[in-house]
Amino acid sequence: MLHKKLKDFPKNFFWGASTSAYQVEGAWDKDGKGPSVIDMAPVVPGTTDFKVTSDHYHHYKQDVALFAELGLKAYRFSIAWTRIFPHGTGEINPLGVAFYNNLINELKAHNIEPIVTIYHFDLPYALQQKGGWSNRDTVDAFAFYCETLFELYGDRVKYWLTINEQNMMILHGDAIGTKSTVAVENPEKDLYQQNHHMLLAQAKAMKSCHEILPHAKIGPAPNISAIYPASSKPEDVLAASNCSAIRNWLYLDMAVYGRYNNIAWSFLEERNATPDIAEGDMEIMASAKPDFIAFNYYSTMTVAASAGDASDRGSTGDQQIVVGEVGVFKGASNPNLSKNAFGWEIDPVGFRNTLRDIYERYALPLIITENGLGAFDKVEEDGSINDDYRIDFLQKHIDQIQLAITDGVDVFGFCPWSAIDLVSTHQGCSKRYGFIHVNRDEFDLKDLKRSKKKSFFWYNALIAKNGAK
Ligand code: BGP
Repeated sequence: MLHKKLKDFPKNFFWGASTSAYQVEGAWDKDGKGPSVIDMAPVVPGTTDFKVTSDHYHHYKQDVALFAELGLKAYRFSIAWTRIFPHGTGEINPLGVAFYNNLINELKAHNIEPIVTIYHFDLPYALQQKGGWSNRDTVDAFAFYCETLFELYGDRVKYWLTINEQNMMILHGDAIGTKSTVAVENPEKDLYQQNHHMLLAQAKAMKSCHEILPHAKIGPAPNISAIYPASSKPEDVLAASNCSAIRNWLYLDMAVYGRYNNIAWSFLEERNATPDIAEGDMEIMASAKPDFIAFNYYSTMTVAASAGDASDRGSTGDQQIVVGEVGVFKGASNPNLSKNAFGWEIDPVGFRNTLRDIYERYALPLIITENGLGAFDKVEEDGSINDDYRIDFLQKHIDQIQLAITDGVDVFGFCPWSAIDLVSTHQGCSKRYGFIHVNRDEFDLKDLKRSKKKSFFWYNALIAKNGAK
């Protein structure tokens, strides 16, 4: 629809920004924190590790003051499970608890709404050693961790996100460093057993949140991309529908309706990869309800009909680069879109498509918890950083949110990635996303000084006008 008149962004819209604990905090072994799977994973050659990152752990006051100056209404961050429970469960770590108390208090003091991701890729290594998500005990450990967070911070935190990008941990765990390395007889079945356990853990979290904090709101936070067929050939359209069912809807259908969709389930049956479902699991999932859907959007995906052989898989992928499924779909590139420096297609209109698709299917309020452009920023002689490409990317995506709102989609917030420079999941810290520059290089920590990029001033002005032009 070519709207003649656009609707305004809602009053009290959450103009925010995002980070995750392991990518921004550093202090990986400080004040009693235990190791996570990320801390123990091999570092991708040529990129930094996650030991110091942006050292937000020691700079949080300064960073929150900058977020306030930026004009943020909301800040989406994650809690490191291993700061609260260094071994995943058991003894609580008071210094870790104190860090998030301080951070949340600092945000509230600056009138910034905290939006908390409970688990963002950094499973406690102690749990991984006992089988991680393959082990059903991890569901109970997660449920207990969640209850602990609700009790500790629920008086100040109203918005909770269960698990960041569970779908990417399942589909691209090798790229983002979360994949279990334990040898198992049927790796695909094991993977979808892990998935089932995470879905169950999420359902338990949503239920206990509603019990313990009746006024709080909680939702899932997958990575969702509209999937395009490579052509109007019916076989390509079918492939796109397959891909969407497996990559997108499997996760949200479970979160919202508590059911495996038929296409995803038959895909699992074909591969002898259906999870073992214990008595009572489906009842728990069906009775747990999210209050909203949070999702991360970077790009759309394009797929073609399967060739029926190993060529379907293609080369290695990551969160936004399709790895095909033999016999189901194969990745294709979209000739209508340009790509960023890391091969991710740029598709603002696809953002509107994605917002509409999700709202059509679930009719729940939506918040975007990640969207942004990874780029090699250049610091000029005078210290300025002129990231016009980032401004252009974000403005085009914000325009599409407004169009989606005009289409009738209920959107209550936008938290681009990332509030401040941090370390990418698998491509180091030279791939920058922030509004705030952090002075360090891949292997030289320098002084970690914060400075404002051009996009900082642009976003500040946009927030002040509630997105109006
Ligand atoms: C998402 C993750 C984030 C973030 C972002 C950018 O998948 O939730 O943690 O890192 O992608 O990806 P990358 O760091 O790979 O550029």
